[in-house]
Amino acid sequence: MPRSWAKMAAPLAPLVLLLALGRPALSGAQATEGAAAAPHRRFEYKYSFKGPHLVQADGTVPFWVHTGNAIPSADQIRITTSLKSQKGSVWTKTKSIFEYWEVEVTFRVTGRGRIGADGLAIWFTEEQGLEGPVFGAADKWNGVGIFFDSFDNDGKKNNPGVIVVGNNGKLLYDHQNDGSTQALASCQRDFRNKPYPVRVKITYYQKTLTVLINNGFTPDKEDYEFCAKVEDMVLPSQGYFGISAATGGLADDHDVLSFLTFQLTEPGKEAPTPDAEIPQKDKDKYREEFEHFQQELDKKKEEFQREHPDVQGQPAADDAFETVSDRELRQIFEGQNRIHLEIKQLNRQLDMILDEQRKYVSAVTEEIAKRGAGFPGQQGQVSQQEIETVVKTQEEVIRQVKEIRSSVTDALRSISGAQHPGSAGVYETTQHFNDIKEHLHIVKRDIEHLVQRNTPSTEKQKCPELPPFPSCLSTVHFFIFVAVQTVLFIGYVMYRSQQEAAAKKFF
Ligand SMILES: [Ca+2]
Ligand SMILES: [Ca+2]
Repeated sequence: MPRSWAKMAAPLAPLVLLLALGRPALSGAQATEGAAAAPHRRFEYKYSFKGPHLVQADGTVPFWVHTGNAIPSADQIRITTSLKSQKGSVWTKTKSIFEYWEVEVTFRVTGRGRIGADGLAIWFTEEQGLEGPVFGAADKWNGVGIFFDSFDNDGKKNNPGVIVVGNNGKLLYDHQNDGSTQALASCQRDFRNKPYPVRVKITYYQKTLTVLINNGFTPDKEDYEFCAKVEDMVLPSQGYFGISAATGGLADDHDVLSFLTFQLTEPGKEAPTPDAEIPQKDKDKYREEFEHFQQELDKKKEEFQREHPDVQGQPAADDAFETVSDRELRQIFEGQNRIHLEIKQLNRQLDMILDEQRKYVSAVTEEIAKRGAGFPGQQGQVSQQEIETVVKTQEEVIRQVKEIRSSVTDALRSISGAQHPGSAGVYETTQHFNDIKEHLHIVKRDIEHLVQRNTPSTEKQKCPELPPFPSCLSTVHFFIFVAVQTVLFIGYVMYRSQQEAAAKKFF
């Protein structure tokens, strides 16, 4: 991965995405395993939030503080609504003291426009950045920010994108260039208007920061792809976790569904006990809150069972029926999954063809080498075998190319099949299919590239040296064939002109 955001060539990103499609996604464990043995991972509830009971009775989020336009509700925190010039953020109330950590954040960025703004940021900083100009949080932070930047301020067509920016508390964020001059790592991902929530896993372990992304195309929660990595990164030993967002002239809804924090401990080291860190007052408050909630829940359960004795044990009405838009979305995803599989198959077949080509090239090379050494007695026999091999290989290649063509046709049929749903999801559909079109275009380009790459290598095998083959198609045979073709063609032309003349006579 290139370290500089500016160096990311715009057309490269879909290719990376495409390659990632064809390969199994990288899991968090795999990504960190390279460094050393897997760390001990412990969930830290004090630095986490998650639905369905995210907010307390008084409108606050347990262990977290929210600022600006952020609105917590039962199952998510809307950091900004899709109105102009909104800012909001959520921060942990206390500093974490973990040496290493991992956060899993689930969010949605949705907007009606093809372009949105400004974006969302995930933070680990020495102080809370409660308010400021950097995606709704303070500038000159000490720590790291992972920015999901929707709007392309510098016009380099590399947004939406993900960028990692470290700061020692002195640097001013270069907003006009989308932070490209300050990026430690980055990747280009479109995280807006995705069918499923986008998931990001940020791991800081043994001084390496890794960002993995599940970009919301599948319901598979573990389908993470590698995005960025920063090695030898020194972060404050204690800090706050936060998430912030902002809108500008253009505006998206920025919704965070969950923020889960895990403490990572190197094998053999002991993690500090969590209970010692909670003040008694807070403990009492949360216990009270929990008991109150539990009582409410029990009461409501009893009420519901009294009122609906017949629905006990049956699925809720919401689960049994799906809305029109849900159905459309489901159809689109099924179509997309099929395309995904087709592309995977295409990839496999391309690999097979390459393999065949390689075999063919090496066989020809071997043959030429043998001839160079000179065994005139065996020439006829060997070349016969050789030609048979070549013909077989060619037939195989043709068969596989046909298979590819049919799988591409299938993929196209899936696309047109999925395009049927009504008008409500048309915008998203069009956007997804534009993406797919782009990816198919890249597949085409790759194939052309492969062909170009293969052509000179076979030419290098010096086909002109082959004429000494006595049983190869001879010049005489070739000319006879051409002559027969020509005679047939002239005969046909004469026949047609006679027919036409006869027709004219008839009129
Ligand atoms: Ca930007
Ligand atoms: Ca940009």
